[in-house]
Amino acid sequence: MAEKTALITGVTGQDGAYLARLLLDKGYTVHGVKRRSSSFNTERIDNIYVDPHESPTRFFLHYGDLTDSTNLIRLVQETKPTEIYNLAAQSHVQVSFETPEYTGNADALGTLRLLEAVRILGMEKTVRFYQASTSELYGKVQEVPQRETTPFYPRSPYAAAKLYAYWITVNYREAYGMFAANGILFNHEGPTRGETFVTRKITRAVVGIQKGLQHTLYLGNLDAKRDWGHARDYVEGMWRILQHDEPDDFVLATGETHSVREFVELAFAEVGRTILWEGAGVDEVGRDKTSGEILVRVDPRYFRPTEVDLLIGDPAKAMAKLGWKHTTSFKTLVAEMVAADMELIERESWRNDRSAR
Ligand code: NDP
Ligand code: GDR
Repeated sequence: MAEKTALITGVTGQDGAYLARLLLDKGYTVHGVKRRSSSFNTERIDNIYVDPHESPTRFFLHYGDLTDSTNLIRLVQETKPTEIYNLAAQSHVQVSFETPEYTGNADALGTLRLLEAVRILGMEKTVRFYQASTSELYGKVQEVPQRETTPFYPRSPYAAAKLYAYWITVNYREAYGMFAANGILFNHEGPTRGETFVTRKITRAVVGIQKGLQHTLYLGNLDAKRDWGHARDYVEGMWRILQHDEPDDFVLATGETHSVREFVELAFAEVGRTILWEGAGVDEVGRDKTSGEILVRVDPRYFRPTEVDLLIGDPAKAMAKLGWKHTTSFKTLVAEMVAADMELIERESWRNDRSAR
C-alpha cells in the first residue's frame, strides 16, 4: 500500500477518536486537529496518543480551528494528507439555536475554508475529502425511509449550516474534479458519546439513579424517533466512502427507527427496572413499576423551536457499492452504553452538568 496520511478535524470528538484508531490500525499516519481549551480536552484519544519523546508514533496532534483559514492552509501544507476527514463541527442541534452565527461559521464556512485550503495549495487532484454530512439535512419529513435522493428540508441553524457544507462539497467535486464525498450519517452513538446528546444523557441518568446519585431524568420530546447505530460501524463507513473508486454521497444508517421513549425503557431495563408511562405532553411521567417512584419527567426547556420528528435511513446504496452494513443492534448499543456508564460511575467521581441541554 502506498503510504497514506490522514488529516482529521474534530479528532477529540466521538467520531474523530474512533476514526483515528481505525486508521492507525490500517497503517495510516494520522494528524488530528484539536482546539485550544482551558483544560484537557483529549480524553477520548489519550489511549492512542504516544508522547513522541518516548517512542516513535504515527499519531500527531495540532492546534487548529475551522474558523481560522490561515491555520487550515498551514495544516494542510505541513501535513500533506492523502485523505482529509472533516468531522469538526458545533454538532449540537439545540445549541445551534442559541449560537446560530457561530454554528454557521464553523460548520458551513469552516468546510469551505478547508476545501479552499486544498485548492489554494494545488492539492485538489491528490487529496480525498470526506465531509461529515447528516440525516438532519432531511429535517421535516418528505419521504421515508430517507435515502440519497430524498429532498432536504433543514430544521435548525445546525442543519442549515450542514446543508451549505453538503453542497459546497458537491460543488468542489464538480467544479475542480476533487475527490470530495459526503457521508450522510444517521445518529450514531457509543460509550464516548457527548454527555448532552439524548442517548448518553439517558444512560448516564440510569446509572446515576441506580446508584442513588440522581433522582430524576428530565427530557424534552419523548416522541422523537431516530435511526440509532454504533459510531464504531460508522467510521468504517467513512473510510470506505473515501476508498470507493469514484467520489459519491452515501447514506449510512441501520434502517430501523426508535423513539426516545423506547430508548429510556430499554436503558432502564438494563438495570432491571421497568418504566410505566402515565399522563401526556408536558405532564407525562415515567414511573418505576416496582417502587412507584417517578424517574422520568418532561421539561419543556429541552423542546426545540423546530423539531425533526422522524428519521429512518435507507442504507441500500452503501450496502451495494461499499459493502457496508451496521453490525451493532439497537439493543446491544443501549446495553453497551449503560454498562460503560456503570463502569465509569464505579471508577470515577460522578459529575453532573445541570445546565446541560
Ligand atoms: P462531537 O461533537 O463529539 O465532536 C465534534 C468535534 O469538533 C470535537 O472534536 C470538537 O472539539 C470539534 N470542533 C467543534 N468546533 C470546532 C471548531 N470551530 N474548530 C475545530 N474543531 C471544532 O461530534 P461527533 O463526533 O458526534 O460528530 C462528528 C461529525 O459528524 C460532526 O461534524 C457532526 O456534526 C457530524 N455528525 C454526527 C452524527 C452523530 O450521530 N454523531 C451524525 C451525522 C453527522 P472539542 O472536543 O474541543 O469540542
Ligand atoms: P440529534 O441528537 O438532535 O438527533 O443530533 P440528540 O441526541 O441531541 O437529540 C435526539 C432527539 O432526542 C430529543 N430529546 C432530547 N435531546 C437532547 N439532546 N436532550 C434532551 O433532553 C432531549 N429530550 C428529547 C431531541 O429533541 C431529538 O429529537 C445528533 C447530533 O449528533 C448531530 O450532530 C447529528 O448530525 C445528528 O444526530 C444526526
